[in-house]
Amino acid sequence: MLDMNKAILVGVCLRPSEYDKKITSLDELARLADTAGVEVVGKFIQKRQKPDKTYYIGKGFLAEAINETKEENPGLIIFDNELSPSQGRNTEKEFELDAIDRTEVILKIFHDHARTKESKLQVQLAELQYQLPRLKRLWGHLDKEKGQAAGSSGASRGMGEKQIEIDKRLIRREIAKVKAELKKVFLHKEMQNKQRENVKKVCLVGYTNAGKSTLFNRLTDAGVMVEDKLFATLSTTSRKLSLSKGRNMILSDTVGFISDLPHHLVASFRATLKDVVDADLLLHIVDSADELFPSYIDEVQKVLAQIKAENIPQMLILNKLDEADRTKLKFYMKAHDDSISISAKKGENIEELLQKIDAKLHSADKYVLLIPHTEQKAVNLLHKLGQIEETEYLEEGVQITAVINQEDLHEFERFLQK
Ligand SMILES: Nc1nc2c(ncn2[C@@H]2O[C@H](COP(=O)(O)OP(=O)(O)OP(=O)(O)O)[C@@H](O)[C@H]2O)c(=O)[nH]1
Ligand SMILES: [Mg+2]
Repeated sequence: MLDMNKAILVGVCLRPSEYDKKITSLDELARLADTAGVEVVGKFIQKRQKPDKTYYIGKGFLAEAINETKEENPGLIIFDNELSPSQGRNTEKEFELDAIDRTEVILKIFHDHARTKESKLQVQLAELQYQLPRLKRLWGHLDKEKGQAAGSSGASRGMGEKQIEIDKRLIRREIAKVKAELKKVFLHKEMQNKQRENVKKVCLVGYTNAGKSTLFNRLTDAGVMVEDKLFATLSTTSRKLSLSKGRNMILSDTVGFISDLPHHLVASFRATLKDVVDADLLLHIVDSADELFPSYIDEVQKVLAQIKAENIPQMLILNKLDEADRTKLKFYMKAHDDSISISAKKGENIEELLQKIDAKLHSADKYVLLIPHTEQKAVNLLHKLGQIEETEYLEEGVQITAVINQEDLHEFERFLQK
């Protein structure tokens, strides 16, 4: 009897130089499988120049991998890449095991962890979008049983294909419904944001399991769930927090990122990720106890670029200092100005962190600007955003000495006097 709770993991290494990366990626897939409740009984990487068209991985290699683990009777093969619908189908037909890919494992975890209405809707949307091109795999057997040729139209069409048409229509209708619901969530957030316009918005971002929720709980009394699990958090929680001199900020904790996040999943989570996109400052939390942390930083930057949040000011927070290699950490921090190391769990360096956030949000300096007479708009804006100390009318324009906040400086960059 095949055991559907046991899996073998397979991946392809296309460049010899990327072999180590592939091993790490498969280890991560094993953690994902574990979080999804599946036991991993074998991991296999095939070196080849390009993916196999039919199975993604060589047929012989797959057969060998299955043979090696046959005593455990795994019922699942999990591919560490996105599998095309036909590759999944072919593998299942040839080896009589269920074939799934990395995306499906992530979707399963998201499904199990979704608690709020917002995250449930978003997971539903992602699942529907994933299913749509894969219906053939579910209904293909109907055509096979009837022995009919697929691809023709009208009366001679296979049963399976008709069923696919009906299901596609149903799924599309469902997608439209969920999207409309999510639009409401999105608009509600937009309204809330407008009301909070003059309070600074700060959002925690980072790789999954980096310690975002732990830090959030330490800074607020929100009591967000913390777990040594991937994707423990799937929706956003926000709290008001006071900084020095009666200043406030709104801090948000949100969903974590992972390498190779499927595009449609990111798109489905638009409502939750809105809190990231709208932030004035991102606190990028890193698990610095993981020796591969620099590569996770890169992965997070990639997702931030994907959602167009790459230009929001960032502070790098190297968490889990209590378990990190401090020498390596120091070395890294020297090269990265805006970084700080903390332990959210043990409460190390938290005061310093808050001071740094405050300074970053509200830092201001004095500048001398020369604004041409034709740029009255910029003068008006400066009066609105900065504190004017001195104004002098010159032939080339108005020379103004003003105190300007760091985050507004980009508006006036071109008028700055050396
Ligand atoms: N040693 C140590 N462990 C920490 C620290 N901060 C968080 N952790 C642990 O890291 C694990 C993940 O913490 P979370 O706060 O849930 O991480 P997250 O970034 O919110 O994760 P997701 O919501 O799953 O993306 C938990 O087991 C925490 O106890 C720290 O400073 N030191
Ligand atoms: Mg969390």
